[in-house]
Amino acid sequence: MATLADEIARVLKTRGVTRIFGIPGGGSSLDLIDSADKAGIPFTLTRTEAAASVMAAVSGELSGAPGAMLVGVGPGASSATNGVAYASLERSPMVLFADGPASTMHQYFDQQALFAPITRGTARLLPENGATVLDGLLKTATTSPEGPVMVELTAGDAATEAGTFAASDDTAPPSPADADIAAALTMIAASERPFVIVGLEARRQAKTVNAFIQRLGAASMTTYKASGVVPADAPGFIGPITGAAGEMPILKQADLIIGVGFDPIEFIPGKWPEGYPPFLQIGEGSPKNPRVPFDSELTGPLAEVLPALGRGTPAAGWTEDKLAELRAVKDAIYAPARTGFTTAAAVDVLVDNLDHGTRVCVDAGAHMFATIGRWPAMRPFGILKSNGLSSMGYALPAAIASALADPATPVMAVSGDGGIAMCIGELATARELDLNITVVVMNDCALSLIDIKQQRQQRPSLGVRYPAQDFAAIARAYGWQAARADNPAELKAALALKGPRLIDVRIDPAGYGDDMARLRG
Ligand SMILES: Cc1ncc(C[n+]2csc(CCOP(=O)(O)OP(=O)(O)O)c2C)c(N)n1
Ligand SMILES: [Mg+2]
Repeated sequence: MATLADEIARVLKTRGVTRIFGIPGGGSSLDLIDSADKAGIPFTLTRTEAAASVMAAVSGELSGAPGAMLVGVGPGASSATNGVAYASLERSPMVLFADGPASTMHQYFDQQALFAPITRGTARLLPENGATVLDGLLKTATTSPEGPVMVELTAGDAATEAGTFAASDDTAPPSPADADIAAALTMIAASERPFVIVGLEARRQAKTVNAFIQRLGAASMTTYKASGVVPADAPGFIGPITGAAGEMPILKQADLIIGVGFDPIEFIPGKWPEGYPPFLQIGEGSPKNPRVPFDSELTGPLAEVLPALGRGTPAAGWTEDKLAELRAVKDAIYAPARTGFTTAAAVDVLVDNLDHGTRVCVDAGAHMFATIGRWPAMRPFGILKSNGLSSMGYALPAAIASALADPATPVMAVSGDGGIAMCIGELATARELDLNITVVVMNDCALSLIDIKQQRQQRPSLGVRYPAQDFAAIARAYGWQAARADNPAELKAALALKGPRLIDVRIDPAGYGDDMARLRG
């Protein structure tokens, strides 16, 4: 007899799921773990559901197949919201299995209602058609705009014989209208200085996107999540873009801005300046977002649309001098105003001593500016960053997911002290899985991104600073190699450690206020 749990495992296998993360509850979680294991899908126990949810989301993002996680009823489910919210805003295909509901009393709340705003769909899986419903939801999760789905399953139903299964068809996304292509061609033909903003949808289409940029002779910048889609040393590449005031003088030099797979969810809040060049958006269909006004939109698969666009000769407006001017604006944003042991100085040691093919997972905080601004990403997914939800506690779980999904690519997590403390128990997970990860903590004894905002508002220093935590000692207790670095030479020496390794870098945060002012005004 095939139970519903067996059928679910079969559907997961068929849809390309390779691992389930999570913390089991005592209900259907146990059936799922068994059935998945029999189907060749291992279960990975994490220390928090929030970290498991980031791991599932990042696994989905890297592979294109759904990431998967399971949790117990009630608190297990509510603890999993962070990575699911990330997956929803940042296009990660994943599925969350929650136990229950077993009753309407102890630990009960409406789990589907909790997840409805941050998923593409929810359901309770029942024996008669649960596998079919799940298959349909997984199709939704992996169809652009990709995202998370959530299902509930009781232990009783999981162990019951399953009804017949009907697979859902995968439908191809619609092609763009000829008139839209013609309009885009006209805009491109008239442009002397086209500027491409490369966004997250472009991560699986790097070849096509780079060919398009070269055919146009365009200058380009990448959003945080698209870092590496255009290699750092490509002609016309300027650097990362966040939508901040300091970057706007760069865009002003263009006469046409082209978003390629760009989703404005990645831009920081702000008002689009008046009188800026027209914006042509080419993508697979972004959720509505008023942040950036698109003057013209061309919607369809990038692999199909971009090759149809180009011009006979590259645009003549971007001379080497002009491009050097744009790069100078970017360089000025990310050059540290201070000479001490800043995050920028620490990142330079990493840039000088590590392979640039290393995948860098960056947390949310003041340390992210110099880290992303100075790291030369060379390949798609070269930087993993939560940049729609912009969540802390992300970098280490993301690095774990990367090391599992793509062991050949070296991986480093760069986190603030606040962010690493939110997921510190995952050092144990990484150790148990024997993953060779580098963790760099930019330790400044503060929630600096909030601290600098508090200082700018001339408020008293309350609620943002705390005594130093010795992260090297904590890491050693988890069986990691670890060192503390108070200056560039100590950081360089610490990089001789074999992994998994954590370096507690005691940086000087005093320049962060200036860093943010140069970027965001
Ligand atoms: C889960 C979560 N909680 C709160 C925030 C708001 N937030 C953004 S950055 C930040 C401070 C980060 O501190 P730390 O990790 O030490 O990095 P630093 O800014 O000091 O470099 C906070 C509280 C967030 N983005 N995510
Ligand atoms: Mg900090």
